[in-house]
Amino acid sequence: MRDEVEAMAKEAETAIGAAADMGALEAARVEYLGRKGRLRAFYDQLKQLDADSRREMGQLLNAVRERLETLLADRQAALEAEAEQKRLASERIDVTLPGRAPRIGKEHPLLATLEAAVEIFLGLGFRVAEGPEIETYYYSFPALNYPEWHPAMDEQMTFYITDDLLLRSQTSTVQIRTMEAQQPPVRVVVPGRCFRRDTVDATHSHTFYQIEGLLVDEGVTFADLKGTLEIFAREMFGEDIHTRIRPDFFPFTEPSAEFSLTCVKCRGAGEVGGQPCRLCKTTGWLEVGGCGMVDPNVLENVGYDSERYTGWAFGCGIERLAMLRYGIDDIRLFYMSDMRFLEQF
Ligand code: 2NM
Repeated sequence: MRDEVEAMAKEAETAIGAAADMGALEAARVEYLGRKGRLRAFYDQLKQLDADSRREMGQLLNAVRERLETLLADRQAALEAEAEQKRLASERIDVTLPGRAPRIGKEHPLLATLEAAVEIFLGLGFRVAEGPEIETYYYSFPALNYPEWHPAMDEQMTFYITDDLLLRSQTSTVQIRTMEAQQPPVRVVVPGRCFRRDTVDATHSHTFYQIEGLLVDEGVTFADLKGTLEIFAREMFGEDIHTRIRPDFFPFTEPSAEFSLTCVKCRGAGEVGGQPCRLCKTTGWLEVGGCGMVDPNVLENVGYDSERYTGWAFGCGIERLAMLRYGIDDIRLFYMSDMRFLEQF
C-alpha cells in the first residue's frame, strides 16, 4: 500500500504542478483530495489493517495530504499572481500621453444667421411667433388667399401627409394663426423650418428655413415696409448695404414686391478688382426675398376690418442669408453634417 500511496502522491504532484489554470487545478483537487478522491480511498482501506500498520499508514496519508494541500495552495497563489500580472499588463495606461480632446459642438451657421435676423427685429419691437411644421390645408392656402387652382397646392410641389395635413411650405401659416389669436397692432417675426418638393441642387433644398415678418396696425404703409427692410439689411450686412424693391406677385399680398440687397461681395459696384462680380452677375443687387401689403382678403379671413387696418409682410430664406453672410456657394453643405465644414464657424 505504501508504494501505491507514493505513486498516487507523485501523480498528484505532477497534476498540480502542470495545472495551467484554475479549472485544471480544481479538477486535480477533486480527483486527489476530494470527498470521493483517490486519497480518500486509501483512508477507507485503513480499517482493514492491523493497529500498527494502520497508524503508520495513517501518518503517511496525513503527511501526503498536507503536502498536496500545500502544493495546491502554492499553485493557486501562483496562478492568481500570473492572472493579476496579465491583467495589469493589458490595462496599463501611459498617464503621460496627451489627453484626447472631446469634439465640442458649435452653433450651426443656419441657426446663427436665423438668430442674428431675429435679434434685429426684436430690437425693432417685434416678437417671435412659432407654429406647427405640420399644417392644415386651410392655414396653408385658402387663408392666405391662394386661388383654388394655384400650382403650389399641388402634390407636385408640397408634401402631403393626408388630404388635409401637409408639411408647411412657408411660415405664413403662423402669421394667420397669430392674427386669429389677437387684435392689431400685430408685430411678429416667424422663423421656422419649411418644406417643398424641390429637386436638391446647389441652391435648392427640400427642407429649408424662412424668416417672415408681419406688421398690422392702423395707418401702416409701404414706406414702413421699405424702411424696415432697409434697417434689416444694414444691421445684417453693414452700413453700405441698401434694399431695392421691384414689382412681383404673391396671392397673400397686394401690391407685392421682390426685395434685393446691395451685393455683399462687390458692395454694389458690379465688379471686384476689375473683374465682373460673379455673385450678382454684375447687377450690384442680390434678390433675397418677397414682401408686400397684406391682401385685404387675408385680413378679412382672420376677422380684421380691412377698412380700418393695413399691414405689410415679408419673407426670406435663411439659407440664402447664411450663404451671403459666410460666402458659401452650395446650400447642401448646411445639411451634410460634415464636421470639416461645421467646425469652420
Ligand atoms: C413672403 C412674401 C410676401 C407673407 C404674408 C403673410 C401673411 F400671412 F400676413 F399674409 N405672411 N408672410 C409674405 C408676404 C411672405 O414670402 C416670400
